[in-house]
Amino acid sequence: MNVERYLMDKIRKEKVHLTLIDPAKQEPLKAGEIAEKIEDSGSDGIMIGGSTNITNKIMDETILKIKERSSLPVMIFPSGISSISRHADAIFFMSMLNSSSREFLIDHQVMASRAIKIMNIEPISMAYLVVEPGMTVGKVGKAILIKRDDMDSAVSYALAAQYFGFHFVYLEAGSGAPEPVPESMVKAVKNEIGIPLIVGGGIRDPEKAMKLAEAGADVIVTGTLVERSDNYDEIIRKIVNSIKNVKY
Ligand code: 1GP
Repeated sequence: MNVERYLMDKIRKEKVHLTLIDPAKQEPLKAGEIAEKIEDSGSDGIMIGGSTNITNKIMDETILKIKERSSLPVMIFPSGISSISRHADAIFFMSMLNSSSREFLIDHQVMASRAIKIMNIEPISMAYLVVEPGMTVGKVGKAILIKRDDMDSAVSYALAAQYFGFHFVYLEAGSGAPEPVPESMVKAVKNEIGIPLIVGGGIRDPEKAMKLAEAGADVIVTGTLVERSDNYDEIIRKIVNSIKNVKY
C-alpha cells in the first residue's frame, strides 16, 4: 500500500482521523486490541510513536500485534532512530522546524535515512510545528514554541514548510495538552498554505474536533484518549462522525 496516496485520496474527499498509539504506554497485546477497536470506530490510520522510552524492540513488537488485529496503515511518528521498525507501512519523515536544536531539524533524519531505505519503509515528508504549551515533545525537542496568539509565526513557518517542499504540515499542541491549537491559528494557516494540514494535541471531544476541522484541519490526530478512557472506542466513533460531516 502507498500510504501517502491513501491519505491524499481520502483528504480530497473528506476529513481524516488518525489514532496515535504510544508503544511505551501499554503492552503490545493491548495495542493490538486498541487498533482493532479504533478501526471499527472508523479511524483512518494508526500513528505509532512517543517522546520517551521508545526502543526498536518495543516498536517492532507493538506494530506486529497491531498488524494482527487491524488492516489500517501504520505510520511511524518518530522521536529518533529508535522509533524505526521494518514492520511499519510508512514513516512520517519529519523535521521539527521550530526546534532550537539541529538534532531535531536534521541530525536524526540523516542518521535514519539509509535504514529507512534499506527497510523499504515509505517516507512521508512532514513539517512539524510545536505550539504552546508543547508538553513533553516541546521540551524533548527543544522547541522555540509558537505562541498561541502568534498567527504570524504559525503562518510563516507553515509557508516556509510548503516552499521547502514538505508534503504535510503538522500543528502540534503536545500530547496531553489542556487545550488544542486555537481554531483561529488553524484557520490562519489553512488560508495561506496549499498543502494538507494535520492538527493534534489535546483533542478529546467531538465538538472540538469538529471545530478544528471546520477551521481547516484536514487531518485530526487523537492519542491520549485511548489511554485515559475505557469507552475510547465510542468517543473516537463520535469524533470520526463529527469530522466526516464537515464539508469543504
Ligand atoms: C500527539 O498530538 C498528538 O502528537 C496527540 O495528542 O495525546 O493529546 O491526543 P493527544
